[in-house]
Amino acid sequence: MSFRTTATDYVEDVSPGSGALPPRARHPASDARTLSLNGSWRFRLSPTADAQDDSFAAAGHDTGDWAEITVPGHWVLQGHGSPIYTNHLYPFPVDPPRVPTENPTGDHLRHFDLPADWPAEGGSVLRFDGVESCARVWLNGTDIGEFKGSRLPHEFAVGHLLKPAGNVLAVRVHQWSAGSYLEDQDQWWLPGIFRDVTLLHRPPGSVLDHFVLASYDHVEGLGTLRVDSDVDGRVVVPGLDIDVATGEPVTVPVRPWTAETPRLYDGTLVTEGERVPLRIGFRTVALDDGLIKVNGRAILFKGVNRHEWHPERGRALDPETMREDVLLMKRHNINAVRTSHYPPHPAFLDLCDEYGLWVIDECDLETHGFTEQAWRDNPVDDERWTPALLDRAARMVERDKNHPSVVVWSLGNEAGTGRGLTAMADWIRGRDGSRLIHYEGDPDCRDTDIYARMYAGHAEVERIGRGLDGGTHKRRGLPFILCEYAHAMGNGPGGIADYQRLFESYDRIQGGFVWEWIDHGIRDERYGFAYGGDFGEELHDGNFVCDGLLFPDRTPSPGLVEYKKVIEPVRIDGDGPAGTVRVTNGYDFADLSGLAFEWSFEVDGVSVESGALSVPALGPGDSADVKLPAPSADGRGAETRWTVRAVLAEGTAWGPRGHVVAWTQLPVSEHPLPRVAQTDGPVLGLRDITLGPAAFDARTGALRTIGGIDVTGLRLDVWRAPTDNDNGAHWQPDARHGPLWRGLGLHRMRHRLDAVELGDDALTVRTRVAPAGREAGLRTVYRWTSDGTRLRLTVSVAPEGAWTLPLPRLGIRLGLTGPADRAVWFGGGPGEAYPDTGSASMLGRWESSVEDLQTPYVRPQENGARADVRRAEIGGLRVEGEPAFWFTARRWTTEQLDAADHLTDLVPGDTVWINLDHGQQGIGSQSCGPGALPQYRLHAGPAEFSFVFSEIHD
Ligand code: IPT
Repeated sequence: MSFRTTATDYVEDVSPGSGALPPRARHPASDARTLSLNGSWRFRLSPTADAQDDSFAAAGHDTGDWAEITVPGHWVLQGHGSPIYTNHLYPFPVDPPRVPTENPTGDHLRHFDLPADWPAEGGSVLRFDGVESCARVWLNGTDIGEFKGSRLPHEFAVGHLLKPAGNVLAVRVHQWSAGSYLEDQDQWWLPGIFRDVTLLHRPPGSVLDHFVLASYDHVEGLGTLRVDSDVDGRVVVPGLDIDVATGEPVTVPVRPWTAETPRLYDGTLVTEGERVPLRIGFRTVALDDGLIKVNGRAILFKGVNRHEWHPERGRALDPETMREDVLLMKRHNINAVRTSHYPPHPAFLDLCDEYGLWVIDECDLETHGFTEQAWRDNPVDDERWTPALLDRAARMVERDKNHPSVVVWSLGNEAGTGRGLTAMADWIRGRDGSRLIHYEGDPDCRDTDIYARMYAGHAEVERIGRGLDGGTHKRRGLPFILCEYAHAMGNGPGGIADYQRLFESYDRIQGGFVWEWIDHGIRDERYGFAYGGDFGEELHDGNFVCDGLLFPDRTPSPGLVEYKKVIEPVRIDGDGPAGTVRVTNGYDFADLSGLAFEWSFEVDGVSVESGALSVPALGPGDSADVKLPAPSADGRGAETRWTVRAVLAEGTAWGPRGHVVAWTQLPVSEHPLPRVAQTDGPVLGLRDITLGPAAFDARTGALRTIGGIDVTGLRLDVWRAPTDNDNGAHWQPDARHGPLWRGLGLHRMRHRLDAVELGDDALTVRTRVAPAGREAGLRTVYRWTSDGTRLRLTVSVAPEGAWTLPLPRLGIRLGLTGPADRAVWFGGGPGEAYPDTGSASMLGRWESSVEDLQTPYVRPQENGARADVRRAEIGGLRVEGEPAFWFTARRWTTEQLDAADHLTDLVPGDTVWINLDHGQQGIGSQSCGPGALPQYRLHAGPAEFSFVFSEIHD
């Protein structure tokens, strides 16, 4: 006999579910009662969908041995099972809509009483804001339905089932379902009830669905408001003297909503049974002249892709974390968010309305794994799945339609092409003509209003900007955005300033969205932050899940600091020696009245004078020339420069007064190069060679001490611990330098000593540096001279043999074995910078502990170099460069850094290892995009560079 239980057939059913109410607008708290069912629930995990019958849903079920779980939450982050990370591979056999028998299933139970004053009349609705991936719900033993669509709301009418006390809410959640095929986003698979569960009282005559249509006529300065409501009522907006019936348009003078000027008017929708607060932003989004325009003006997206992430709670975000995201974005000049790749918690959109961010709201749809089978059986091209796709589109649009911040609907991500997508686009257009439609996977733009691409290189973006990219007739007439670019994995992304220049040069290019906002590292005792593979997954994509501008704990990475600088909304240029500044307002809507300007005059990196600079309240796009004062310090013989900053004139909702929005530095006089007279000559002793303050090994010419400072291992260094961008993604068409460098053996260079020569005024050490098995090598000569107190090293490098690759770095390394906890330097800072990530590196006098010089990339890799360093002091040693150099100091070697997989693998040693680099290879973003542009590559060519060392006596 063979049989299969049918009780769980809904799990593998392509339908979106049954029993739920039609989708409707989500509104902030009305005056109707609500009861949050968040909190501690009872929990039982089963290995399969049908391991347990449904008797647990009945009152009185013995839950004695059940665990406790926090809702909202994911059970795999609360000690039951473990997370799985894959980028696009389905972590189960692809046989849609079937899922594995091993289907972790979490039974959740919550007992609750109604508050004593819960009104008897009216109905009640039970709302789930997000459950991954499929849930079946019982209230007081009655099966009320099942649903899929993890990041979408589902409501059930439950009034008839409620009791004043002793209610039992039972939710069975299956990790895998047919819906999983539609949710193949590049992120952790995290089952659970991960968003709020709420009981809503629905008084008689309360609001059902309502649609706030608030447009803005930029020619007349008039806003038109109409609130459609399923239940008739009145619309009251006291600030605009509006009191009209629902469905009735009214036109009044208003101030418009934009991301830069997020003016919201508070109103109320009043029906017989309920008062629903409205937050109304008047704005009109249009495709006009081939451009995305808001209120008549083309906008430029300076965006990020935001996944919901918290290192302990996964996608169960609390309100503070959401606000922190928005504040961090605003403070870093970001003006747009693509909600990759699903509608966010609705409270996030409230914050976008309030603080001002353009939003591309993306549907919870991705079928990326079908790419492995040439998109065969892709659900989006199979009409059996179309109802599920339409359900997802409707649940997004209906929930979020009243948010002024949402200016574009996105059909989803990486789902190939197909009829289902067209059906979604048609439905959305029919329901809401007031926004544009985006979908990147449709190269011909059949269903979309925007030509969108991801990771296109600079040259191609430029071709698109010039309109030379061809494509269908329709596409040629559309604006262009990079919905993903600048892959922020590990050190990087490099080249964003070069992108921004293109965005600002071509009208058709309306900006981009960096991939992505935050590293999805999971806090973990063993690893610091865990990534793919750390939970023993049989398929995984490693640290590709850590590719954000924020570290998992929301500390901004250097990439975010760079992005902030690159997209600053005010351009400040000028002529330092002439003391003139040109200020250009780069906002699309705001004038500069909210900003104050400050100058400071710096001598050798130290501000000696500062003051306010008066700049007119320029309108968008306007420029003005202003004169700097005559500095009273002359700074003769030193390096001098102006730093000009635009700061918030007053505190705003997102930033304190004085918060720096934009800045520039204008050099006045150049850095004087260090001079060292060659007065001393090397003296050969028994074991040592002495030269000025230094002693060398007589046999090897190796530097041992400079005055009282012990130095070890000084030699040429070309290796860096490859970054994620050096390593590149395996599918990249272009050469990936990380693996090639390792293949050549640059991580195991041998140093052959050819000669130690004592001249009259110099000690010369001749070497050849090369890897085993290869003819290519670097003839390297160290020439030491001294004036008695200072020691100068000139390194000359001449490549021999065939060098077809750029070098990772070119410089020297040395170890300090004495105490060296802090570094002070005059050069770029405060953070790290590489050739194509250095926009935010500000010249100044900086100080840091060695520990804080490290950038904690979740997977350890090259980091922490400070650029343009003229002078650095550490462990009693002063180093001056000719020319300026890159300075790096760490308590482990490059080889240890290279060998580490997690931050916890890095154990500080007693020696501080210092790299003084003449050159560094650019970073690029080849972990999922183009490599370093040619101008940022470090070619292996003849080079010469010098350092002057001296002991600091103070
Ligand atoms: C692109 C995805 O859209 C995004 O979700 C993420 O996976 C990103 O890449 C890489 O981190 S898909 C692209 C690699 C084909």
